[in-house]
Amino acid sequence: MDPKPTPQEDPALLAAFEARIAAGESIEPKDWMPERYRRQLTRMMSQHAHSEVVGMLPEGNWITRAPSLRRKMSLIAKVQDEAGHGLYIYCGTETLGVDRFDLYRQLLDGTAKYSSIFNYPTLAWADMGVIGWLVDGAAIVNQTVLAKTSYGPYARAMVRICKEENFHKRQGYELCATLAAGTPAQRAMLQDSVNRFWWPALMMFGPSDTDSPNSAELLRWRVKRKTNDELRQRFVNLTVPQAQAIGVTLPDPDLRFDPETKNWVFGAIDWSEFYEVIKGNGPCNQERLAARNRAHDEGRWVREAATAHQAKQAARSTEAA
Ligand code: FAQ
Repeated sequence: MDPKPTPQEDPALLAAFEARIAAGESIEPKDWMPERYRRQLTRMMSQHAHSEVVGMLPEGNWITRAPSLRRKMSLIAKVQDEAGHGLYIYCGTETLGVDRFDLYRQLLDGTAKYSSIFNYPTLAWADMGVIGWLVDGAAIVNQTVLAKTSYGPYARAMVRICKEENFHKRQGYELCATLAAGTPAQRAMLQDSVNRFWWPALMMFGPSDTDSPNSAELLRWRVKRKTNDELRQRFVNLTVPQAQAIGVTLPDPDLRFDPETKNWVFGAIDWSEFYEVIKGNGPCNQERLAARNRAHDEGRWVREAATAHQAKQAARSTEAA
């Protein structure tokens, strides 16, 4: 967490802020907010932006190998959308008074977190469908609720992003449905992909409520509107019928419907795997960071050229004035 001590807040300002939150008001960039609220949002939004940017890598890996022009076009468009979401959320973090390059540097030097899911490899074409279906599907469940978060710029970003994520999910599910209705080899490829991505997708929602250090504060300030476990359960309830509809088995022998709660009860999540991945020891953590650093280094000339161009334009307009 943030190493800097949190300053003592003015109790009257804090009480007024909490009353606004309780009344369901939206907090805007120029409004007073406790330093801790600002830091929590910066942490969460920057991790989210980094996830979008790193999230381009597993799918980008398959653009040259898409099996048809149509599939290639939609995959390129999806990856491009993810870049856009990243930029959009970095813009949102800047409304909190931080510089996006400082945040991006934390990603490059490995001190910032990004979603655990993007540290798993994409081994087969079916992974492109399964990422759309399960990973975007999980992201939508989380982000639909974040669209009602108390911080205005983040909430508005989520409304827009969710629209695109919905489209991503649909194209992913359509790809899965096509493979499910295909040859035995295609069906086997799909099933193998679901077996690999199911549990990591459940981990996207974060640790169980009892082990989530940030949840209580974020819920109190209505940054989060539902707990990690509530959202995970909603995702499972939505996804099980979708798997059944295309004849895919979810890799959980304990999965069963509870008629009383109307929930699909699922088996135990391997939290040791989750913590290893977020500590940097997942299957692809090093590869992902190396790829982002390489892209940053190779893009240096573009940044330098843009800065030189900007300086030249500024000099011209000073001359003309
Ligand atoms: N991966 O106390 P909590 C996408 C960390 S969507 C890595 O429960 P919190 C779209 C957490 O940061 C994916 N780290 O934390 C796409 C904290 O560490 P810290 C991104 C995780 O914040 C689709 C610690 O564990 N979406 O990319 C994860 O209350 C397809 C304790 O956890 C968002 O970021 C994890 N899965 O709840 C792109 C949504 N879970 O910072 C391409 C916004 C937890 O104290 C292709 N974020 N941690 O050192 C959130 O909703 C929340 O931050 C949670 C975590 C729910 C992720």
